[in-house]
Amino acid sequence: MAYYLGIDSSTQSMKGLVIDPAAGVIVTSAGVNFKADLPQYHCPDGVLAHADPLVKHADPLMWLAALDLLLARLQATGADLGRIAAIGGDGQQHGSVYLNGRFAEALAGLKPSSPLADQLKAALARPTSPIWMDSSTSAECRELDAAFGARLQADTGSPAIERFTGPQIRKFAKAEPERYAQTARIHLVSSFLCSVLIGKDAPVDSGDGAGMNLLNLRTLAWDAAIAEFTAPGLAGKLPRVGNGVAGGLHAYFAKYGLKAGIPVAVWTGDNPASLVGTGAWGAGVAVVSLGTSDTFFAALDAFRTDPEGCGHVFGNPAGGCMSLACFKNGSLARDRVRREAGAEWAFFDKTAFDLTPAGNCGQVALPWFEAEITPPVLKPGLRANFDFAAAAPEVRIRAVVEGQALALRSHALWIGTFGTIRVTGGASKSPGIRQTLADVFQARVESIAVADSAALGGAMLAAHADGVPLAGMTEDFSPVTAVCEPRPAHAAAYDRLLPVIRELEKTAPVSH
Ligand code: XUL
Repeated sequence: MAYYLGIDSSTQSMKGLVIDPAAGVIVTSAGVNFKADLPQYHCPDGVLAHADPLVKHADPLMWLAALDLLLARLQATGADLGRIAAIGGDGQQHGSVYLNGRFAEALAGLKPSSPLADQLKAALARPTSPIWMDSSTSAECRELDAAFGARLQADTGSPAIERFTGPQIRKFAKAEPERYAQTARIHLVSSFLCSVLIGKDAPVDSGDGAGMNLLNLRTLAWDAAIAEFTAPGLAGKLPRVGNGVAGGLHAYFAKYGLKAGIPVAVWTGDNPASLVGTGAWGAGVAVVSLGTSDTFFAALDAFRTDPEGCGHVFGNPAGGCMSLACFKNGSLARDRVRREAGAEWAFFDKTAFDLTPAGNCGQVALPWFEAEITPPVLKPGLRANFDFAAAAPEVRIRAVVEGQALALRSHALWIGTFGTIRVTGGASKSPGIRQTLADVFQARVESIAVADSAALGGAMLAAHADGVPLAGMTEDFSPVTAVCEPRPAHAAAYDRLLPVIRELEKTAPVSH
């Protein structure tokens, strides 16, 4: 029967997953880690080094090299890629790729004899791509606020946000007008890679497009006035908005055993793809994704915006809208605290969890080693309401894990309260972290079988575009494999800490 391939181009890696929906099995998977596999692009954590800590760019050629390597690795698993009937995928959100007038021709003429990165290098109008971790566009955000006020959030789902693509484009057009003038097309990471697969410009979907401060969610079209204010002539440089099938696979990819011409579904953002992959695309279940960024998201029953302006509304690839709260200091920050405490995660799961009481005697910390985005705080550095450096490793680790969980709960209140939360992403493997989330949210925390829910969501969207219903795939591929029940005895301790975490957010860093 038919197979479907999903590709997830995330911050630190690219992953591919092949599913067989008729048999209900995952056929094969492969991954490319930017640090280990592509060190020549100098983006070990997915970003290029920069003197300004607020500037975070990546090399878009690295994503092309990763695509070639990923497909070669999938082929090397021995799976029959010729049975793949459609491809879907997703990209880290907000990142943008700037292409010149040669892009269309270079795409159409891709030759299997040389790598994608070599063939598309000359089509870049800008050598680097700002990504979601960038916080350097505050001036542009304030300009957008002044021009559009509350309409920006009411119509695009978010107020002006530093990492969103519109403010990033405005900064580029102001700082480098010549390069901006040479830019014929601006793609998101998702639509860029989808374009490469089909050999022509692919559309942007409403899931990823809503992360740009440019898409009017009421009309599902680019907002002409906001686009023109963002940068002159911008509407003409944006791909069209669309969903369903983007086009047929370019013959270049036949060298990996894939059939040329198979449908490629319009790609989406990693969070919308994860919403599908975790089976939370219908209302009622929320998802906490613990990756490079920590995110909280859920399908929305109706269009509703965050009164505090930190959270977002995106299109739901399964129809309607989804909500999202995103925290920049996720896994990298957690891991740094663990490393500096000289501990393994197993230590937190077994020892630290028993050594320290839930609520950590009121001691909490926020590991903002990078400028945070929820809430927007530009000065990086760890915040703590106790002497963090002098505390025992188990106290430090619990303070950070609980601090992050409390921040997630506090900033997701506008989305609703949920009795069930699904967890995904690397850190969701830790039973200690899962129990902490269950106790902090006082919700049942469910793990699902597939850790890479974004790639799975991409594969499911490919199958969906080929006529396979999403519901059956959710039952087969997203079954619940473990449950952490909340312990009511700890509810009061965490309720007391909610205002404490809000106060901590306002304090100055205690270390960097
Ligand atoms: C969402 C966000 C991140 C990226 C990378 O708004 O900025 O979650 O999508 O995962």
